[in-house]
Amino acid sequence: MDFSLPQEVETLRERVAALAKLRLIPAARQASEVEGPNREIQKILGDVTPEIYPVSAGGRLTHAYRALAICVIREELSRLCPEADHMFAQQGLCGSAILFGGTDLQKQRFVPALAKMERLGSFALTEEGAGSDAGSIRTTAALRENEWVLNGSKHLISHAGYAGTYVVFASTDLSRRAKGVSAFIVESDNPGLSAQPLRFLAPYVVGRLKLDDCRIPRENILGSPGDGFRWAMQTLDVFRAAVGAHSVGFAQAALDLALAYARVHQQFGKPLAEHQAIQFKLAEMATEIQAGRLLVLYAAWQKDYGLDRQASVACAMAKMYASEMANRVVNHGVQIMGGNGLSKEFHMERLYREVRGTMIYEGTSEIQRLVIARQLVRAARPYEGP
Ligand code: COS
Repeated sequence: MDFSLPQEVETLRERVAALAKLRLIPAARQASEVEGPNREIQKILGDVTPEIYPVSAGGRLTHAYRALAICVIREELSRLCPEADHMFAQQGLCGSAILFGGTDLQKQRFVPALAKMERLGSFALTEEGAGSDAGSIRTTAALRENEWVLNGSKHLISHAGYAGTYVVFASTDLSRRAKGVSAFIVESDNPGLSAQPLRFLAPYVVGRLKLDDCRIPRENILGSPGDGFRWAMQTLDVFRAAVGAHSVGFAQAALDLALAYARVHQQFGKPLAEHQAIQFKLAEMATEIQAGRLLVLYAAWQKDYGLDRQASVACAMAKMYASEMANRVVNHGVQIMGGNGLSKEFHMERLYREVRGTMIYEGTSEIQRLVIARQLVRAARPYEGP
């Protein structure tokens, strides 16, 4: 039993933290008023993103810990620079779907630009009427001669209108629901693709995508018609664990800030940190963060070892627990800081706004419970107790 990270991953964690402190945080500060993705952060992230793609697809990944690396990077980025984490996550979702479902040729053609952050990526699954029920998407793809023609619209899509490469899920057979879902690579210069921005609680690029007789080459399908749902779910497994890591990063930032604040600010003649009511909160926060982190690392480990069915459940548990935990922890953080916790002068206010989404994106808490419970029931063994 060894609770330390593999050396390669620990080194990566340290490198990401240093990069965030030295370059990403200043880049995020400078561009906070700019509309659209922060291009400076995009450029700087080009130092990190190759670490999660194999050399054959233009990356630098040479060890077996891809999911673990994604989770460790996301925890550090979320702790220090949420803007960078958001960009890293979208890039990862898009690139991972191509890694899971693409041919060698597709990987060589599309992944290097994503790995090096030369093009932004986007993962377009959700629709107005198909969020949790992803198998019921209504966007269609029909083969006409040598082209797929996509029609429909996608909702709540990160990087919509700014990505260079989109992985778009569309049905090639509506009557087969999940088994009719297929995945396609669509490039941004396609005249059949347009985007409309949406405004959100968190300051990120999210929008609607419209596919209007959007014609793409026949070879831009990932795998075969009907394979798309599998690629979506496999990608989401990894990125559910990664949302867990992102939540742990938020929660750790909240604890670090609450602790620093409580050591300095006084009430009733002594620092907040010396009041037992505050100490109990701090102790609960630290313990819950550690529990969430261990669930995340365990899920990533299972994914890296290819234990797919088990890994889906571990990823769902990590996402569900860590996101709900982070909401409790940030809530405690606000309470410790009182009115200042809600002031824009402190990072806690931003954490409070942003942490809410963790229980929704990449599958709501309810969907994670469904994934866990289905497998529990499926694999239940006879009761052996007294
Ligand atoms: N890995 C690989 N394959 C998977 C899988 C996984 N994690 N989960 C499901 N599949 C496969 C199933 O094995 C099944 O194929 P077979 O019938 O050949 O076995 C197929 O996909 C359909 O699965 P299922 O019957 O479980 O589909 P449901 O329509 O019941 O949907 C849920 C399952 C609800 C789990 C799915 O729709 C979901 O995850 N919804 C949330 C979507 C989401 O997270 N959206 C976030 C936005 S994207 S950023």
